[in-house]
Amino acid sequence: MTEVASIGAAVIGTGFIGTVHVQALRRLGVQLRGVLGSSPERGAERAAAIGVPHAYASLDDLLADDSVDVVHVTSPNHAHYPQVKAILAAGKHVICEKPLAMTSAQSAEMVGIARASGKVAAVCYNIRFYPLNQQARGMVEAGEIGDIRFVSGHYHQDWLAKPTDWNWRLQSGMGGALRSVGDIGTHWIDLTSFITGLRAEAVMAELATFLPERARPVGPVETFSSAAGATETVPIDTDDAAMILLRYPNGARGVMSTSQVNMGRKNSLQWDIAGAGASLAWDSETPDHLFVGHRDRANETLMRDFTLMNARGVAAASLPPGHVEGFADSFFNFFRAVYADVAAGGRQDGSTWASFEDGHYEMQLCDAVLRSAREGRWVRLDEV
Ligand code: SOE
Repeated sequence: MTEVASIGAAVIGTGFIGTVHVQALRRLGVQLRGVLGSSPERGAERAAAIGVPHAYASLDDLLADDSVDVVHVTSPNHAHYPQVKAILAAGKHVICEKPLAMTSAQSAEMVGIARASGKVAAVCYNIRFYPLNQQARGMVEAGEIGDIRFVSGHYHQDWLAKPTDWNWRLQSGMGGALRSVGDIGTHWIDLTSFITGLRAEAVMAELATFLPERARPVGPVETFSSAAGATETVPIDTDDAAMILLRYPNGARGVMSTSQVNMGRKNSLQWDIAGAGASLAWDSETPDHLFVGHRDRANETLMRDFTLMNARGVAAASLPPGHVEGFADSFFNFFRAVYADVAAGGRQDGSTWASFEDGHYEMQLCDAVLRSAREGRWVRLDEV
């Protein structure tokens, strides 16, 4: 068994999320070999800014580095499919940002290639790795809330609420036909599927684009930041918000919304899962508290604490109780689990990180949402 500290890693993408990956890898103690930027100049500039020793000139340059075992893909969505295929063909493990691909046809192919490669292939559904989400999964598995009846919630943000807000995700050619659904809705769907163990079999969706035109800066813009300078007006064909109804095979039902235009909601993911015996709820903005709802006794709030959690919750936690684990910790906890499997030679029984199969399910769900919104009807996932 390899030591995690001897595993070599490289990160494609040097923006907001690429930097989060770099920082989590440093904390994990793997050998961070270098980054690949959107151009050699940008890569070199960002590597210097975040203290990474090397910037690769191209993907071929990165893949030729035999000291790199694992490649993280944090580039815009349209690049995932070709980059992941090249990484697996080069015999390296891959951790790809969500959504896995632009369409379910692409993700289906990626699942086949990943399986044939025998490499670890993970999708960055990091929110599973807030410890109390693992705890919730453990509670559902143990039958503590009974049969699941109703799953509800939202993922809302405000960073694209103004016509002057700009990011590559707004353009369908870069991010995919679905934006709020693909970018953040798939986090919610993945998380609730993980916790409940249920995958939706049909969806009914409506999409909304409140800002059909936006001012695009002529220069580059970082995610969650704004740019000054000259702009041009461009039409927008991706969803600012979405409303989705879900049907699960056991008879359970779900309802959720996504929005990137809800002012004041910075990064608010909430889920509420009602079982026949109890319910659970969690809010990403108070991530160390889990609501446990009862009918015949007082409700509880479980504060994250090693001594009070089940095995799944404990395995994902890093810090002592009261030392709140947040967004960056979820990446650390997630990478720790994936790299342990890389060190062990492959995905281990009981691993809970999202696989390419999970990423493909998300793409099927996105394709079904798109068709449902276009045709105004319920769409089964097996239709797409
Ligand atoms: C932007 O909406 C974004 O960075 C997403 O792309 C991430 O997946 C989410 O974790 C935070 O918001």
